[in-house]
Amino acid sequence: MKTIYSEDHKLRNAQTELYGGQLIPPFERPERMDYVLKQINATGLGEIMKPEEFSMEPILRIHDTRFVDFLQTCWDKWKKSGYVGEAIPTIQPVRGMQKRIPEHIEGQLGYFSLSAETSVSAGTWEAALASAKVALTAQKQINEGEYSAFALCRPPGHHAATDMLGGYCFFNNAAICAQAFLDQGAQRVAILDVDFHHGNGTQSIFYERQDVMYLSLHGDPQHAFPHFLGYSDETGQYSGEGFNFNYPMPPNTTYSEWFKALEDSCSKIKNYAPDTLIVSLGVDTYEEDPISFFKLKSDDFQHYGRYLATLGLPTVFLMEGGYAIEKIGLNTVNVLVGFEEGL
Ligand code: SP5
Ligand code: ZN
Repeated sequence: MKTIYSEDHKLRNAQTELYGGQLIPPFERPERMDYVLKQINATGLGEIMKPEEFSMEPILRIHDTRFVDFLQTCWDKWKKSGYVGEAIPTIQPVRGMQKRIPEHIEGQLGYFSLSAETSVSAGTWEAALASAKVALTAQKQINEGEYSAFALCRPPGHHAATDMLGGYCFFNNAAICAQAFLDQGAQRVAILDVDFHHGNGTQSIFYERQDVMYLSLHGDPQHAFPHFLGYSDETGQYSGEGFNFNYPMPPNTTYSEWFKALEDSCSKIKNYAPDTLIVSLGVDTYEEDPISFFKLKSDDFQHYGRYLATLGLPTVFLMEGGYAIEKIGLNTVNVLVGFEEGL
């Protein structure tokens, strides 16, 4: 399996994450990629290639122009306003307030953010753009005949909505990839999200559509980020009714329980009979992940990778979360190796 990777992810090197009332070094840090690359090379998974160039068009199929413009200019505006730290929102348009976009950067940052742990920093725009191009290159590989591809995206994407960043995400790489398949002739695409967190962004983008089925296995939002989406009664709306499936699971969920949810989600994917599968591959389900509460072990990742191959679908794997950084290479590549064994 080919991997698509851009060094430009390093341009996203925020120094702060708001966590438990403190500013700490972010969990989502550049070194994560070193461990994944190392394991790809150690296992001989396949060629590592650079992303191709793309216009903004496929990104603007998913994201609001005003959001994209904001992301491009946010850091400059923030610096010009005289702040010395990284850009962290302090007010957001919550219940009973207006939905207009203010002129001041402080107001804009709140408007276009869904959470405050994700600082906007120098280089964030460039890295997010490169990450989306990694996803688009993987999509192109499949369209040109590859059976599977691994988009080693960083920053991740599944929390990003049409016009909101957050949860370490800026562009929704999986959604951009799915839309590119549809725009190039696919009828149906399934997105299976195995990251520990619910992919609120991906769900909301496709919630009223039946051409993309979204299925997510994640920590129960009663207890886990993003807290305000990801419940099992969210099944889609209008034409999208019946095309969204959430599998929230409680603290300390073990692999055998998690795998039952995976089997159920895969039976739904089979019935849907998509042209392509996109896997939002986060490995923060690992037992040692510092911000998550599932109990998967490294071998479990290989087991479920093998199982995913039985769907018999062309598959794009896209990197999402995973913060036990010394093990994210092993856990991620185990999924990919398992998948290739299962073919
Ligand atoms: C892509 C991805 O995995 N994003 C995750 C973003 C999570 N950000 C908020 C983390 C809050 C963690 N609170 C957990 C407390 C554990 N003691
Ligand atoms: Zn996650």
